Amino acid sequence: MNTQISQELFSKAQNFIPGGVNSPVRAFKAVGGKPIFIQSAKGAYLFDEDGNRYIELINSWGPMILGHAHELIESAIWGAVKTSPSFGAPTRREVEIAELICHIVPSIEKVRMVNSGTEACMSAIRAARGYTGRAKIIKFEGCYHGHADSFLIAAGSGAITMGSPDSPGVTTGTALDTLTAPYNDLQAVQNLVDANKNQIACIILEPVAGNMGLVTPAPDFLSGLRQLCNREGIVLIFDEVMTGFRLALGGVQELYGVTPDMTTLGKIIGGGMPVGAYGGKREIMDCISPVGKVYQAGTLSGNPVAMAAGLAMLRHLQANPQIYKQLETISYKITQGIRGSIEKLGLGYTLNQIGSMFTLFFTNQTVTNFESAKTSDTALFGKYFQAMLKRGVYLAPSQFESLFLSTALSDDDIKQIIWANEESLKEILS
Ligand code: KE4
Repeated sequence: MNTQISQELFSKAQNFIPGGVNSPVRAFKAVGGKPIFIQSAKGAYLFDEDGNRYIELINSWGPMILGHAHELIESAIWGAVKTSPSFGAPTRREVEIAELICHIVPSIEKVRMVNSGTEACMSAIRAARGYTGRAKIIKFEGCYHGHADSFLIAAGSGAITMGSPDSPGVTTGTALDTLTAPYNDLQAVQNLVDANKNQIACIILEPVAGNMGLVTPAPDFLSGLRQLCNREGIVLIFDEVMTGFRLALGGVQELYGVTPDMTTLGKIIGGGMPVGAYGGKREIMDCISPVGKVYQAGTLSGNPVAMAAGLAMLRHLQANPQIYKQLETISYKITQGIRGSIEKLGLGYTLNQIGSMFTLFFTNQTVTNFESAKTSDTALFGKYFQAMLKRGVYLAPSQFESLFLSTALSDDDIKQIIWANEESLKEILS
């Protein structure tokens, strides 16, 4: 596969951009080789600078649930861009998308738009701290809530991929206010709460975790956290940046029937444009400036182009609930095909899947938290990644990420993915 132009671009990029990329996981450090540079995308396909086509299983890390360059989203963006991309003043679309999110996600009584998932999560914990007057937060090992200082402790996603779950540059003072527990370990959370009585402002988690690879909550884990937070006056924050509008229209909280006090959103709600949002109970959100004293702001928050793209996306998902069944069917076909090959080749690898998200872990252990995820053979995953890429299938370049499917995948694409998987497994194990 010729990747000459990508390689030239990558070597030039490294002169001007740290690591040649604007987000670390894109550098392919965890899987070897050099990153490919994407020139365009349409539907289920990516096209790189050298003209190679790939079936896309990341979809910009979640946003492209309808596939790339969907005409509905594109026309909404063009329509908004024509009347100036930004005013820095209130607009009709911001009211419409806020009303729509509050309608679709009942636990969100008020919502504030921001420009990334990181901004959403950092603002949510600031609101929780302002509302409770408490300083400490609890997060889970392997969960990723963006790159704000408070979250770069035992962080997942790119942080673990780069081998820096605890990042330099985060002060001891900040780190002291972030307590961590193993995912799915309710007793560990109770122990932290007992040892830090009345000091914990919030518990933030991915209610279905995608940033250590895909890990689903154990039965009663989410409801157990809910009850604990009720008892202790702790704000329960569901980080649904990945799962919101993906695993169900109303996200994991709809799927599992557990209601958080706050929710953070991103990715799909921007339809590919930079958007994040945080929202929740009225009495918490009314602590936020200008109505309350907790300050949070943003020049491009709620900008017309991003709101137009997000509105088009959310309205389409709301009007076409069958999309979730379609994604479930696509995901079932792909994962059953992969499972069939694993069985045929006598491999005991673990595949975790829920809705249109899944991860193939190169370990025989069941994967229920960060520790078990880390038993995966990441070197072997790297070889698998490259073997799949060579066969025209574009995966997340890290064992510790989830894949995200789109409705644009055809039966032929599914057949190619299953074929590529079996051939790649045979190749790396030969
Ligand atoms: P952003 O700041 O990257 O928009 O969102 C941060 C974030 C917050 N919460 C969850 C659950 C997330 O998954 C993310 C970001 N996801 C990663 C993918 N694992 C983004 C990819 C990247 O870092 O380049």
